[in-house]
Amino acid sequence: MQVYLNGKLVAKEEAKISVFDHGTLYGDGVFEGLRSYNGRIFKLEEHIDRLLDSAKAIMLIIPLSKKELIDAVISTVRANDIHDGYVRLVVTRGIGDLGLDPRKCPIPSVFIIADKITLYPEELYQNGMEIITVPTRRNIPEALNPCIKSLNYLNNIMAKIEAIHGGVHEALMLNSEGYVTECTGDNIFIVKNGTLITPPTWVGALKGITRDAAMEIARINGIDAIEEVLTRYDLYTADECFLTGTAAEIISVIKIDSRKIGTGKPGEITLKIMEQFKELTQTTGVEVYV
Ligand code: PXG
Repeated sequence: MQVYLNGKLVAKEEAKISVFDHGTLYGDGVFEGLRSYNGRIFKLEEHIDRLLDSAKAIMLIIPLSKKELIDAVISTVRANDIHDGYVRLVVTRGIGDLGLDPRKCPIPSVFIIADKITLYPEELYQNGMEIITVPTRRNIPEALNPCIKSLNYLNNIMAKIEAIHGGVHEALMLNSEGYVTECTGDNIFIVKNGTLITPPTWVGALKGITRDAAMEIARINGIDAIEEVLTRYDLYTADECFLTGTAAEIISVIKIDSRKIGTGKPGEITLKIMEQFKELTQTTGVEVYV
């Protein structure tokens, strides 16, 4: 495996980050998780734009232009001959000293890993998954805005641990007021009376790229797709529910906090969006091998 590290492709064994890097010392950095399908990188420009926005929000100046970042991702995928895989693009504040001051970190570190991906078990894609609400709340936007895809994922990791201890794969996270935000690495949607609804990002959710794609697919099919504040009651009484994310893609949720959702099977609109999303991933995206 070849890893992109600060402008060079190096062997996996050589791809090392300093213990003085503020990414490791403080989680000071931003990242993106992308996918390639059928030799194309899905929504590459959208991911780079979000990375640039995350970096801007934390005042991290990435030493590469948008075009250079795009080229670096493509080169890394090509160097590893990945046709269907996962790409992790990370920019940290860089090497500094043992203090928070980012002025001590003159050069950000940039690395890109292109690898295979492990999914939830196939059975869950067929039959839907169960999730539970966990005690850990999503970060409040006033502290660390969940729109920033930062290297601080402890909030989500604690929620994930709570889900696993609860015997399920995924956690529903609420904001400090108790409204539904998202899961640990996925956005959440419900279908109610034929309308697709997801919480607005200001509630405390990432502006997911798969989320945008799901809403676009819905609208193309004449299904209303709206952003609305949701409570757990809205989820329990929904006709359908599903999660979206680059890693998870689109997966149906059939049980939440022991309540069966809809019929207890993946819903009609969910299945339609899943199918068309699959089609989109296979036929669009930036071609790597041209
Ligand atoms: N919410 C959060 C908190 C995320 O981290 C999403 C929603 C979905 O966004 P996209 O743009 O991917 O549709 C994410 C991103 C993993 C993993 O390995 C998943 C994400 C990030 C990091 C790791 O499961 N999902």
